[in-house]
Amino acid sequence: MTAERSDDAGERRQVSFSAAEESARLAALRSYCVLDTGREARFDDLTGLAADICETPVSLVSLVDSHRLFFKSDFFCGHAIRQREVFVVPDALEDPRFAKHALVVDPPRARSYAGVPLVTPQDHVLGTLCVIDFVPRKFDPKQIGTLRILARQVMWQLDLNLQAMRDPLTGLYNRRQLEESLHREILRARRGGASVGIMAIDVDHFKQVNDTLGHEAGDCALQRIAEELAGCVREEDIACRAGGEEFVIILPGAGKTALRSRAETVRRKIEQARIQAGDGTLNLTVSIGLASFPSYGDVGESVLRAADVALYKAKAAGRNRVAMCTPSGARSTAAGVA
Ligand code: GH3
Ligand code: MG
Ligand code: MG
Repeated sequence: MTAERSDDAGERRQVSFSAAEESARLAALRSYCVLDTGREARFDDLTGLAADICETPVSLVSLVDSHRLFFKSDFFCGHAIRQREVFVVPDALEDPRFAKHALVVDPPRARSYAGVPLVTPQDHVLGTLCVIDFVPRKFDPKQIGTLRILARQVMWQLDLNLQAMRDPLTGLYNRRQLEESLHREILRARRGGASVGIMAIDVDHFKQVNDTLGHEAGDCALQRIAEELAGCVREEDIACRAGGEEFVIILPGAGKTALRSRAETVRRKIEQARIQAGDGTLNLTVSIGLASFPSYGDVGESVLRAADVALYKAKAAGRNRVAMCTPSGARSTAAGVA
């Protein structure tokens, strides 16, 4: 993949962009969980200010995903994220890169553009804060300077989102995000007639780790287990710390067979890992309870409860094993809770 870049002297040169870099960038973008979310006033305030200051009819936060039509990488924002610097197009019709682009020639007939990349602390570019006009125009240095400041504010808001979603010890999604993600995935699955698998994972005899090695070593072991779990998930899966030494993985689209085999992989991986805790390493195991939407519940709460019932079954059967919820199990918990 290559991209053009204008340097200060206005001279254009080619910049290489590897597939690995793009895939790391997309992973960073997805970790912020802002794709497919609704409008938010705090971002509207910042884009509103950008439009006022640059005197343009359009301003937006564009997050450049791999497959979205409007921001496909051959258009303005794709160039802005590759050059990692402010990207300005005073007149798209005069620029051979964009003059024949459908969005320039046909409605909305975008004619001029200024975009500032949104760069994460890890140096991934998620997208841009940009302004667009339907007439050719120049942007003065003061306007560009303010656009840069507003882009930093957008990035801070995105980082605040991220911190509110993550468990500080392990970096996995927290309980609140688990509930929100499960709700969202079930709504999506219901629309598409798909399933959502849930793994409820609990570390076996974890209290002994604290009792013998101390709480700090226990924390360290939890971090290592979380890393192992994060290494087992696919891009679309959502790994969460539900609380204490309990974890949940949401697997959108996973039916019973896939769920069971993925859970067995997770169980084996933890069993085989040398878990660092304090000065030494230990062997730990996990028990895993499985349930899925729609078989074992029609809302997130009931599927989670069904997975917990299965987890108790796995514990009772001797630990270090995987158990699937049975319909009677799901019913008995529901009755127990009621
Ligand atoms: P079981 O196989 O039945 O799950 O046994 P267990 O010892 O894992 O279960 P129990 O629920 O009795 O103990 C869980 C322990 O996890 C107790 C608590 O001290 C420990 N724990 C929970 N949260 C944390 C944490 O954030 N850090 C540390 N170090 N320990 C934690
Ligand atoms: Mg527990
Ligand atoms: Mg436990």
